Amino acid sequence: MNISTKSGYVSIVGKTNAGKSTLLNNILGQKIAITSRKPQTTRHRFLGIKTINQCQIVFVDTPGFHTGQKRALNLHMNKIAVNSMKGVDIVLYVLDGLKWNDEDRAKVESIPADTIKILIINKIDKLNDKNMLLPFIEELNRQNSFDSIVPISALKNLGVDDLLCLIEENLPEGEHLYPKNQITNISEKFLASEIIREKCINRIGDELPYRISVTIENFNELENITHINSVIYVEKESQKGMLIGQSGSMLKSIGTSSRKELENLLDTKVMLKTWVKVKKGWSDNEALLPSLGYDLDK
Ligand SMILES: Nc1nc2c(ncn2[C@@H]2O[C@H](COP(=O)(O)OP(=O)(O)OP(=O)(O)O)[C@@H](O)[C@H]2O)c(=O)[nH]1
Ligand SMILES: [Mg+2]
Repeated sequence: MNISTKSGYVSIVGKTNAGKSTLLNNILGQKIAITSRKPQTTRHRFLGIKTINQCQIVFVDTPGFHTGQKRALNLHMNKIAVNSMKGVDIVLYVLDGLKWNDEDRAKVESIPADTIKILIINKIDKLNDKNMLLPFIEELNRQNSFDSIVPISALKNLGVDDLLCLIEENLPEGEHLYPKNQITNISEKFLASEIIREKCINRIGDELPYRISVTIENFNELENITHINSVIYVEKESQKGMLIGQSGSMLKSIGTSSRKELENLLDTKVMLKTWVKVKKGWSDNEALLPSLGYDLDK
């Protein structure tokens, strides 16, 4: 019997901090994207692949839209997000609760007409007044042309299964694009750099996360242990001091918690060495971005 297969690309876009990466991790049942309560966490576009029987959904996680910052890195991140809405089968436009404004409307209007548009109202677990939800959905339906509007909580796993069914229904017929066991296109080396960046973001003040970039200089898998050497780049000497902390305490804490998560993830012992270096003004220097892993062609 010839059972037809379905497959397609589904971009997860929206303002920064809406919960896009949390949603992707929840759907995959595995952490491939770092998340944080601070905005602008995701800086790259990458894939999370979910194969359910005959259906293969290729999700695209993207940096969140943000305005007011004009550094080269911010411009690059916004460009990735805009481009990620093109050439896909479905766009999931994710909102942080009931926060919707003209910027969102403009972004949604720029999605190509032949793309299925699903609006996701995320974080419904923390809505103060649940009675606001229905009128909000009705109003958005009146003003826009969404194919569907779906309230969910990515964190508490509410409504996510229904969302997956809806995506499956809307996916075109087609051959699977990736092997059925593949869940992402990112390397363990890249994920290691992201995990270290996440541990930095969680431990430092509100400004420093945007001045940090992590690279992996060596990733050597031996039989019983993986050796990883990483460099955390900052923009100024004073930031280097903050990241290292008193008697190295901050860097030690970042290193220990990164190592533990990496050991879990890679299922092996990890020897992690971390250095902090200054690359003056890297986040606003287009020429330096590629050397830190930002692919400006995207
Ligand atoms: N209460 C609640 N918090 C959520 C939910 N989904 C995500 N969050 C939180 O929202 C914050 C941002 O989540 P992320 O997944 O990093 O958001 P993002 O849209 O990927 O952010 P960027 O990568 O910066 O664009 C984190 O603190 C998450 O734990 C949800 O359904 N409910
Ligand atoms: Mg994200």
